[in-house]
This record gives sequence, C-alpha cells and structure tokens, in this order.
Amino acid sequence: MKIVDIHVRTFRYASCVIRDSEGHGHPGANHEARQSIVTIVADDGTEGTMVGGISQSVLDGLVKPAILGQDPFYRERIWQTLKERQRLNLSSLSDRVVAVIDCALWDLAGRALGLPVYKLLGAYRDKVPAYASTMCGDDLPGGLDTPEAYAAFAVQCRERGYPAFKLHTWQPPIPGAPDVRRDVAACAAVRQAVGLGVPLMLDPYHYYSREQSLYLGRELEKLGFAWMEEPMDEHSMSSYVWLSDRLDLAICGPETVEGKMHARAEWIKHGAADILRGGVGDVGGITPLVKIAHLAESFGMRMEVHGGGLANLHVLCAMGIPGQFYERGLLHPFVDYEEPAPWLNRIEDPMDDEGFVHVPQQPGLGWDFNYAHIEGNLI
Ligand code: LLH
Ligand code: MG
Repeated sequence: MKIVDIHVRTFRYASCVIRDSEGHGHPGANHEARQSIVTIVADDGTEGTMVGGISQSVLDGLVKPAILGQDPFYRERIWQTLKERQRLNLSSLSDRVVAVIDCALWDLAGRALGLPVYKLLGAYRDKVPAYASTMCGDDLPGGLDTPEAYAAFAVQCRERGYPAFKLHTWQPPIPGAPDVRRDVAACAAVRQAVGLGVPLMLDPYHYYSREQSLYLGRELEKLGFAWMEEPMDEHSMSSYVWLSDRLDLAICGPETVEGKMHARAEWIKHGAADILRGGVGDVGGITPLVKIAHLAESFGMRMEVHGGGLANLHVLCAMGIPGQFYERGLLHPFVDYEEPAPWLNRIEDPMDDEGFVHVPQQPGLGWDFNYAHIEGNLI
C-alpha cells in the first residue's frame, strides 16, 4: 500500500465558545469559527482522517515530501522522519501538526484492517471513567465566577455521573486573577459540596512562583486533593523537583513543555512529577504517547492523559497501567457539552450514567463526520 494524497479541508461552523486574550476558552456570543480536518489517502482508496490544521506551505514543503509514496503502515518511520524535519522547522512543523498526521495514519491503518485503533495498539479495556474538567474561571454571573459557582457546578457534574472533578481556576485576563487564595477558596467550596469521597484535582494559573505553588499544594493536601498540575512554568524542571520534594500531594506533569518522550524521561529521572502526563497533541501523536505510557509503566508511575478526543481515548483503552481517568471537557454550566459540534454527527466521547466514556468499535478512530456540513461550508 502507498500514500497517494494528503489534503486539508477547512470549513466554517457556528460556535458559542470564545477565546480570551490568553487563549483560554469561555462561553460567549454565537459566532463563526473555523475547523480543519486532514485526510491521508492510500492507493487502494483507504483514507485516514484527523481533526486539526496544517498550513498549505507546511503541507507542500515538509509533509508531502516525507509521506507521499510511503507505505502508510510504516508509521514509526514516518514519525521519525517528521521528527527529524522539526529540527530546522519547529516554528511551523509543530508537535500538533505531527500529531495530526500520525493520528490520521492510525485511523487509516484501523480502517484498512477493520479494527478500532485501541485493538491495533493492544486493547486493555473498552471504557474509561471520566472526570469533569472545567473551563477556566470567568466573571460571568452564574458561570464560573465564584468559589460557590464551582461548588454548584461540581454538584451538577456529580449528578450527571462524573466520578471526579477538576477545576481550572481563574487566570489573566480575568479581573483579580491570578490569586492563590481565591483558588484555594474554590477548591475548599468544591470539597465541602461533594464530600470527601470524590477525587478532586486542580489545574491553576501556570505561572505561579515556587512559594505560591507550595502554598497551594499544602492547602490541597488538607483538602484531600488527588493531584495538582502545572502551577508553574514547566520549562523550569528544577522548580518542579523543588515542589515535589516538599509536598505529599501528587504533582502531575509535564503537560505543555516541549520534548515528547525525552522531556518525560528527564522528569522521571529527576523526580519532578509523581504522575506522568501528556496528550496526543502535546507530544506529536499516538505513536509517542504510547512510548510515554510504556515509560511510565516501566518506572511504576501512573500517567494521566491530557485532554479528551478520540485519539487520547484509544490510547487510554490500550494502556495497561492507569491512566485512571479520561479528561472530559472543557465543561461550563452555560455550554451543552452533550450537543455535537455541527461538523460531527455525534460527540466523540459519549458518557454513560456511571461516568464511563466508551471507546468506539468502528474501524480506525471511529469518526462520525457530518460531511454535508463540512462540504457545504468549505473555505
Ligand atoms: O489553560 C487552559 O485553557 C486549560 O488549562 C487547558 O490547557 C486544558 O487543556 C488543560 O490544561 N487541561 O488539563
Ligand atoms: Mg492541564
């Protein structure tokens, strides 16, 4: 089999999630947004698709020369080739772009063989318990604007069936943010509302100082939190060693720092985190995320996968170590997460009443695109 084409379709859709000046999503007025999907085509007509964009210049200049004519089952070789091309092209050939290509190749392989990706990887389970992962805090009355609002939303999520809850608290440019005391107040209100039995996690402002992070961690220990992630700039691994050394609370990371499995290996070696972290978009696809899961397993560590979506879900269902939770969201009291985006016929991660997200059984990743919407709104 040979790859004969790769193309990007970009289309319009109506969205009610807006981005603030720092890039965090919040509910907002209905507006026109853009989405892209990338499709790789093999010479027998089999296709593999992933959501995400690639600019035309990167597609023509870097991606096509690396993959056209290649056997799509040589995912590891293609991934290594793209990784090497990143060295001189990191500003355009990011890990997110490499991830889109890698995930599309996994989708293609699954479709060619008639197997869901998690079974190609080596299945371990068919469903994963989800945690409710909130949007970042805001100043919308009745939204996520006060500690009490987080508490009320946590109760609502509990009633929906979520076994666990993670707060993303207030970050700039929201007035008054960041503020470690306000973060603690929100965590305390949520704990008080849901009781001691519910696993709770915090993902706060990502640029706190060492002392602020230590204060947060010590307060979360008193509140019986399960973990804290990314309270400081992850480029300073030493700061995470410093923090982990001082806390019993589990530190989960790294999430956004560059370096794929290499960075995670260094974090393990230096004791910078207790729970390893990474998602397909952060590390360059399913191929490296599986390497990282095996790395965590080899060191007897848990790995919590960052972010939702089909590709992360398939990896979670092929991990022999927990991988305790699927990150479902980002959620907000004003946004109906159960409603599919206009370009999908169904959401990627339906959750049952017990709080389990089930992995699709269709060949490949299990996309169910609304092609009528996509083709009718092409840009
Ligand atoms: O900063 C944000 O908007 C969120 O923290 C986001 O990055 C989210 O994906 C996350 O960190 N989840 O764990
Ligand atoms: Mg996070």
